[in-house]
Amino acid sequence: MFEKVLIANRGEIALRIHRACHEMGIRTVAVHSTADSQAMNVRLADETVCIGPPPARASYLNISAILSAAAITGADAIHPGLGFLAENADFAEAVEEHGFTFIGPAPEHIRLMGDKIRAKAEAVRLGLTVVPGSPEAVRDLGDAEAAARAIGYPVLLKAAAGGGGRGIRPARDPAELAGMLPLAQAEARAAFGDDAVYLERFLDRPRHIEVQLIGDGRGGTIHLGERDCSLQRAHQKLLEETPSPTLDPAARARLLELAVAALHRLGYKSAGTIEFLYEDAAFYFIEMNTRLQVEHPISEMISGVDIVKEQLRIAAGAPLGYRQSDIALRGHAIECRINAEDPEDFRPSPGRVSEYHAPGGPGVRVDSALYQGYEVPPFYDSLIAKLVVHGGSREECVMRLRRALAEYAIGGIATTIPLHQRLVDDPEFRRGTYDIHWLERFLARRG
Ligand code: MV4
Repeated sequence: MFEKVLIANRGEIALRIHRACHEMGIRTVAVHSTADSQAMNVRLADETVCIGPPPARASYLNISAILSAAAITGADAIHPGLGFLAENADFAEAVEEHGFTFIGPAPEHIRLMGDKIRAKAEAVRLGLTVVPGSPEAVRDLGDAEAAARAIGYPVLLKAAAGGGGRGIRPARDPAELAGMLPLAQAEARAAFGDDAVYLERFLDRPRHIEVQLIGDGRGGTIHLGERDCSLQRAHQKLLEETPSPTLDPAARARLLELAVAALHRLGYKSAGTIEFLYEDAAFYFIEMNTRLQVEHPISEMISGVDIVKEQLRIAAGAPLGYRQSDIALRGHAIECRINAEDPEDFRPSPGRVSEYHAPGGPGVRVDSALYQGYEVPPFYDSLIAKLVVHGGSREECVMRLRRALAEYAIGGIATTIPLHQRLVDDPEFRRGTYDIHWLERFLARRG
């Protein structure tokens, strides 16, 4: 096993990885920007290296600074966390070329799944159904119109190098398509340095359901159930739950079996997630995420598997510590993402945390790097805490979540806790009947 791991990330996820390392007797190196020198993950790390000024370009995305920090501290391996460099295949390669272990999948798999057109072709090869669409990038309007006619309107234009909702645009008819195509291509070029866009049939009211998977690259493959991530606003997830309240046991079994078989055939190593849209009892592959995800704790809560420890073990060359038959998925888990934002208009609310009291008690887990007196910097993502709750049933889980939200006290900054309180009291949320558009309507009701 590794003796020292460098954690190339910040905030709650850096702390999460630090915790797994320390429970395994692994020392940690925190790299941080000048804005994060007082962060909890930095305070708890065994060694720290300041890698640059606040802008991520100059610090958390600064590959040479991170590799230098690994060299001077004598780290064995680098965990990229999520966001930043986690799905950068060039970074994964550079880490290995410099003699460190990359704690994550093979660079070829990161690269393959980063190209959303190649990823869909691969998904078909792996036995998954994809949303009907153009099999390749559409180069010009002639291409796009022919593809849209074959697929049927409405269609979505998506950036091949995009993902997670960035760079998608709808077109309801040929006129809209003609207007959208150049915009989508220009946007894709500006955002990703690649103007390749492809077309998909625009599904009307799907749910977003993803499967948590782990492979060891040597034949061991498990799933930890699915997660329903349909409650999103502007492609930011607010609340995730497992199991999905919409799936019956037969549909769930079919989904999980398909996803595990696909990962197995891919020969994938490390934790990964396959995302599906679910509509009219069909699952359509849309993307695969080759990283640890923000919402991984709910899968840990129902399975008892520590996903980060498995990533560490597998990267060190060990086989998976579990067979599927060792894992029982128990009860229900929900995660609320708590952001330093105004709960009405979502404006960021950085600043000093004047008061901090986290909830506890049975079935409650808080992943957060906050503490009283901490200054939330204005430079990064506004996620400051994940409240994760487990119960024997969805009903118990929701009641536990209500009482945990009521216990949570964060002073000095605005947070989205009041929004979550409103959400968990909503009758439709209670019934679990929402699709991906439901949250926007919920927010408009009182917004
Ligand atoms: C779609 C779709 C409808 N049809 N693709 C947005 C995030 C990205 N991962 C995929 N997204 C979507 N792709 C087809 N063919 C609708 C969305 C979508 C969405 C997906 C999941 C959760 C929230 C969403 C909100 C708007 C659109």
